[in-house]
Amino acid sequence: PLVLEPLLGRLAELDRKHWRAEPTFCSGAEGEVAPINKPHDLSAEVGTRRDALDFEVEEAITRAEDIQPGWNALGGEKRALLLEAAADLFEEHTDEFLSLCQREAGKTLLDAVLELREAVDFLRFYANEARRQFSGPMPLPGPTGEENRLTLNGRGVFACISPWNFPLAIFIGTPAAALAAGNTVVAKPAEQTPLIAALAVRLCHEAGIPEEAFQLLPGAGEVGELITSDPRIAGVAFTGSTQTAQAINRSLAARDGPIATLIAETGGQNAMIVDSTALPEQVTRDVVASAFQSAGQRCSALRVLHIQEDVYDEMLTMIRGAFEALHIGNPEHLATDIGPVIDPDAKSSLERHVARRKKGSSNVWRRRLHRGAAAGCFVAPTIIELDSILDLKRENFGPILHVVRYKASDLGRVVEDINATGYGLTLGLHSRNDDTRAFVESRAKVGNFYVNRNQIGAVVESQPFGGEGLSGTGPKAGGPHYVARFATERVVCIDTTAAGGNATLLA
Ligand code: UN1
Repeated sequence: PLVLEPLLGRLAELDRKHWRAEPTFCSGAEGEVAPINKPHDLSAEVGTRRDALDFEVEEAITRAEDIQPGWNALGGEKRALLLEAAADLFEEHTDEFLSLCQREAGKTLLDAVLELREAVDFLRFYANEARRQFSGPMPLPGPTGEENRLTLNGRGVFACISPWNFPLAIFIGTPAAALAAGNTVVAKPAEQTPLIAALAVRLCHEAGIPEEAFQLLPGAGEVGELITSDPRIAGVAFTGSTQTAQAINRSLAARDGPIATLIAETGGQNAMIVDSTALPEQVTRDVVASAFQSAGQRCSALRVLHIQEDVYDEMLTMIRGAFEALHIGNPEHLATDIGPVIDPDAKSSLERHVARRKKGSSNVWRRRLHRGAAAGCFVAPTIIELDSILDLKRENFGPILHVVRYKASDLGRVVEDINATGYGLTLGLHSRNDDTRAFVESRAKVGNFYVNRNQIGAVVESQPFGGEGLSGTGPKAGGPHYVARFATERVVCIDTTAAGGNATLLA
């Protein structure tokens, strides 16, 4: 259990700790070292990142390839035990993880706690999947005199490339699945959040996962490109922007070698529909959480709220009231609801979007920022009125909510417009009308559909997560089909008749 007072004391102490991220097998060579600063206070250094050099990437893949058959041969049960031992160690290191989530990624304490919870859930869930699907052959039917069975094995070396917005949960989630399936892993964390990744990898090694089987390769996009262009990489699990996923897809296609698997979880243009039967207080709470929690930096976050015109003014007034009450500030302070965005680039791209909309004469409401906000990457939470979701050309990854008014008779067109964005990640609906729910559910092309609740915070196993179209390839993370996608299937067919000769063909 988290006891708050002593925890805050320990977090204050950890604020003095300086961290380092470097490649798992770091050569003596001098690589480029970059500082990692707090997003909410760019003058405060949390640690440093030493990027993987080209030859270190090359050697990492060689090591991972050499050990992969042995790791695969361990079998599902032994791999499960190692992943579970890692989960235990993660829980023992709660303070350090919470501290790093706050300092390196600018997360509030609530988001940090949820992040660690999800990381541990992923480790335990995929461990169980290893046990369930990788503990021996699955018998297949066949005629007398023939034995058929199917086994799942690792594909080889998987590259796992993860985003800064879930620097622990997603960073560890995809490698855990890849390892569960019998692959070895080279993992490149986001360039903004390598420190928490380095701690996660170190604890996995302490838990008994061989260093060669799970290696950290810090760096920016070039390191990622180097990894994915190597023909020895059997598959890539990527979470991040749609554009980067498309670039990885092209790079895999251009390689001269085996055809690689790509598992991508990308962006969204997530909408919520609110009709006149919805309960206003509940809508208000869920809209604010979906759009602004984590400073809107979730791929599941609500971007465009469609409100039926009969209740539009009333709903918008209530949402704006709750929005005015949000506490924006230092994520290390307990009272803060909304912290910074990740870095100066994110801030300026969000600011450009708001400026364009203001110029285009949309109605725009913005919160005022706190004193001292200029020291960090704060973006004032913003609400922007739009005519249509199709006015947006790209995902705005931050605390910006767009609102659109619709007529009850236009519900079909609203769903068509949402589908026409090409994204298909989350969709929210607030309605007490079952026919409306059934209609939207049957037409909307989305991965996760949430009714009368918020649309973020998918829970491992209960709400497997992932989208379609521009939002990703599937299968859903934390779901029953995820781990199998990291594996290759082998069918063994044995003639068991004494005489030899194929019973089936001769019959
Ligand atoms: C992401 O933001 O990259 O449901 C995906 C949620 C999270 C989203 C993770 N599982 O809010």
